[in-house]
Amino acid sequence: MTDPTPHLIRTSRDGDVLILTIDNPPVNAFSPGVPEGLKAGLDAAATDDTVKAVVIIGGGRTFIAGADIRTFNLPREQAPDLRGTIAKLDAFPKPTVAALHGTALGGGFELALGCTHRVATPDAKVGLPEVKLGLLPGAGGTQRLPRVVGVKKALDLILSGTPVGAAPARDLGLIDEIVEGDLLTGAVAFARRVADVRPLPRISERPAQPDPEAIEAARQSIRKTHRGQLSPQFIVDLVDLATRTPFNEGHAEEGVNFVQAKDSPQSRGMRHMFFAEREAAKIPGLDKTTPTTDIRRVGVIGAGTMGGGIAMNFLNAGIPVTIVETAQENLDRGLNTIRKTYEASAAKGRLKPEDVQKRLDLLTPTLSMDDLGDADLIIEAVFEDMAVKKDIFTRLDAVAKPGAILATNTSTLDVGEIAAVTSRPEQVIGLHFFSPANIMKLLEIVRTDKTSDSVLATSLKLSRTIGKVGVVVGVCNGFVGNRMLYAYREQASKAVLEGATPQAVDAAMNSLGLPMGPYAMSDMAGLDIGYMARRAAAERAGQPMPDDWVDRVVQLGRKGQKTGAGVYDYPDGGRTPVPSPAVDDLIQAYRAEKGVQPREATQDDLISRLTATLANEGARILEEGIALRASDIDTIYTYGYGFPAYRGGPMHYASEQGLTTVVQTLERHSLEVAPLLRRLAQEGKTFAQYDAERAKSQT
Ligand code: T1G
Repeated sequence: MTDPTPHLIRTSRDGDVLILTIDNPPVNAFSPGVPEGLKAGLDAAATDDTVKAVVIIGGGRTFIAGADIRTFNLPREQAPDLRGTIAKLDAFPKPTVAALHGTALGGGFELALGCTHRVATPDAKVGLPEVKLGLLPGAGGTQRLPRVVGVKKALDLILSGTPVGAAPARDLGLIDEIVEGDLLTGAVAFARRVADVRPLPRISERPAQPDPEAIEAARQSIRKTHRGQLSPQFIVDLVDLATRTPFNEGHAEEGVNFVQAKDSPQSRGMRHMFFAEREAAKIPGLDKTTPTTDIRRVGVIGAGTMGGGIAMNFLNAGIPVTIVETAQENLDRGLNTIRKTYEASAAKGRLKPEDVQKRLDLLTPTLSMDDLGDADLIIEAVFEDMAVKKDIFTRLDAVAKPGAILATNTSTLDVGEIAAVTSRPEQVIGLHFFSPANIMKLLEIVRTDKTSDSVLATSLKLSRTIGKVGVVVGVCNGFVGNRMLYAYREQASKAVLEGATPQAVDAAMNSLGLPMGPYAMSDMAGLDIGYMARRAAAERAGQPMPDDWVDRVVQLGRKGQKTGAGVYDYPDGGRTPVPSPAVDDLIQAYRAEKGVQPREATQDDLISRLTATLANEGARILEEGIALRASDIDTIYTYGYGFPAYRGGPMHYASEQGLTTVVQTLERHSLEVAPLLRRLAQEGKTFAQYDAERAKSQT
């Protein structure tokens, strides 16, 4: 009986060379229909004496960019048979040449390693990025790669997941030839040249040299580089196994470990994040053909920490920047910081000295906003005060050219209110960068009800140009990220009032995988920042300043690392937080004053309480339409607030816990449950299902 799955393989001949072309746009993922087509082609060629060799090539923009990630939830019998296809290649009696262009990644590169030969275009990239999905190369990569590049290099490539270019890959022995000119022509010529090579050079038949030092070093390093993650441990074990067992034994073990990793919550979380990041770029109602503005020159107002970091993003992308300050001293300090940051990167070999100068040459300092008249985009990054910002936008409106985009880097204030002081509110948008702005990947793109589609589309496109993950949000106090942070901090503070210590709260979130808990993070950012934001919010609401124990810490002049003391002490100006007896006393006095009998909270209690709080506030944000999708919130929290990707972000994590359990946790702490969260829990649904329903209702 013939297989009904439509084959995604085009078969053609060039004389005695059979060509199998994968035709599965956009990235030739190894989807159902690909293995069937490849196997059928190989079976036919195996017994056809007129075929001397086979070339496998990708149609469109790339070779196979990996297994189809969307198929990982399929039952085994329905999953595309990548390992079986490669086994057939490994047993094929004639030369097979993988012709690589674009990005040959994961299962795509493993298939190429299953061929006898590989050729590539000069700009091709090859790699095994599975670890970024909480997985491991599950189709022979952990067994074949060390047989070609050695244990140490194999571990580097697989644990980093970073692809390498064609030239370094050739130097490593992974690519046999780089083809200048037409790839297919070059590949067929190469195949003809090796048609009679025997024995066939199968990688699986090569030995892998043991390297116990490299294995041990990797075991040590993944404790830091991949803290709490499952698949890196499998990877080190399997590469080690490759040096101690015949290919088939290691390959079998790899298959077992792959399924364990695939079915783990960690990989589910990281796969969710893969698609969440891509979904964030799709805005319902914003057509792909919406005209955008070419951003050829940028203005930045403010050369402080944020302004300087923001400017560097554009300099890095080759876009000239005019940076404005009010006083020469501030301007000089800002320029100096930018220069020093670049020089530090050069010293670490991350930047060539000539590239440092090239970037600095694109930077024009000035004390006059009039010099922003030719900028296509102007980003204000000054002190977080509404009156100051309104004054700047009023003046900006007078100097900026027609069509220029006016953006504010405010992290809390009403962008609509700022826009209203201009004659062009449709040109105003919030571009909320995260500190350090030249490093952090997240960009909250804050649209008002007046922001034009073109300004929105331009901002999304620009976020990709400067290497950011842009997520569109609406206007409210703190937008998405900070608003959830306020709720999270408020609950953390309540947990301390009820008996937990700040270090226990931080340790709990650390154990969940966050690099820092709420108190170490506040001390690093500056306790006074949160204090002033709370005070400003209370004033705006006409409410008295909340009297939280953290506020009393600030009132003692303890502002965090910058004052050597905050919630923790930082002896000798260091950055290592040390529990503070003074703060401990303050908390005990505060509890006594509030009549609270302290009681212990377990680590699990603290984790469930704080993550439930995040999901609850996230649900409110969805109800109000401030965020478009729950997965957007996950993207924001993972790229902006250190929530581990292997937990999938706070909304995905809550769904993994079960929303009914989350509701129970909130009720246990007398927290008001968001109606959306309660509904989804009652219906036994997840936030992913909510996103899917919402997307459907918007089409
Ligand atoms: N499976 C399914 N869909 C994929 C996909 C994949 N592997 N790669 C990309 N897409 C979709 C993506 O969601 C988007 O869809 C569209 O293609 C364009 O992608 C056994 C198990 C190749 C560098 O990890 O890194 O093999 O949003 O927007 O910026 O060992 O995609 O348009 O609907 O990202 O030009 C290993 C993942 C898999 C590579 C192109 N492979 N992909 O980047 O386009 S695991 C990977 C990428 C594996 C084996 C294991 C990038 C790209 P939509 P895009 P791009």
